[in-house]
Amino acid sequence: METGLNILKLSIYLSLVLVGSCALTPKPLGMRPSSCDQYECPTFKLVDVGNGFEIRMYDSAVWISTDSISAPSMTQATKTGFQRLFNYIQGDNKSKLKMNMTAPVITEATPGKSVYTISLFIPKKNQQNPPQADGLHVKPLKPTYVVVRQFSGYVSDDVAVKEGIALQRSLVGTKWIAPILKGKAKSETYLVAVYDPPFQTTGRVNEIMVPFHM
Ligand SMILES: *[C@@H]1O[C@H](CO)[C@@H](O)[C@H](O)[C@H]1NC(C)=O
Ligand SMILES: CC(=O)N[C@H]1CO[C@H](CO)[C@@H](O)[C@@H]1O
Repeated sequence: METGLNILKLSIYLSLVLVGSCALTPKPLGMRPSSCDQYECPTFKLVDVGNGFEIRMYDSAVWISTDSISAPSMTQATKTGFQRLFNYIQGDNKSKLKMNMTAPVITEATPGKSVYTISLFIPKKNQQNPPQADGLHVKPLKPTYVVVRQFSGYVSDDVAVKEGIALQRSLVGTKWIAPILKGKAKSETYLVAVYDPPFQTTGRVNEIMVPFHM
């Protein structure tokens, strides 16, 4: 009798746990940037999926980055930097080489500092031999781990801060908090990735990313 009751209790408990864990099974972030159908995007392996975040490992690739840009806001810096990178892929470079547009445009920011670096992924076709240009830096990056949070709409400085905080919160209590805190110890840098051009008003996808070492 006693045992039967306990088994009943146990099975109710287990079914609650199982139902509970099903309901909480995290899904991949799931907004595929429509810009990646039109423009080449950097490739990555999905390492883990959490509740509201993803861990990705980006494949090694060459990027083109601006010098650091001082600006009163992140959005202003992104505009200035993107114009420079856009000219670069349109042929304003030492080889007069035209390249295809890629996505996303990545802005690197550090809390409390008004200097930013803007970067674009170099198309696969040009990765072997990207042209140099004054004031821009060709940067080969090794495979890089990042933790990612997606959001839609237009990015503002306030939105980026808010999403950054939400990303940190989503990591609390996960196995990733320790490697991320350890791996980014040297810098507070985070990245804001914008996939869509400004004239695209709906279905916009942005990501906030924090790179870390394992
Ligand atoms: C741009 O991409 C298209 C389609 O992949 C390709 O045919 C074309 O050669 C590329 N243009 C340049 C300038 O690389
Ligand atoms: C910024 C930069 O390096 N621009 C160069 C790109 O290539 C053109 C054509 O060779 C040069 O005139 C620019 O100075």
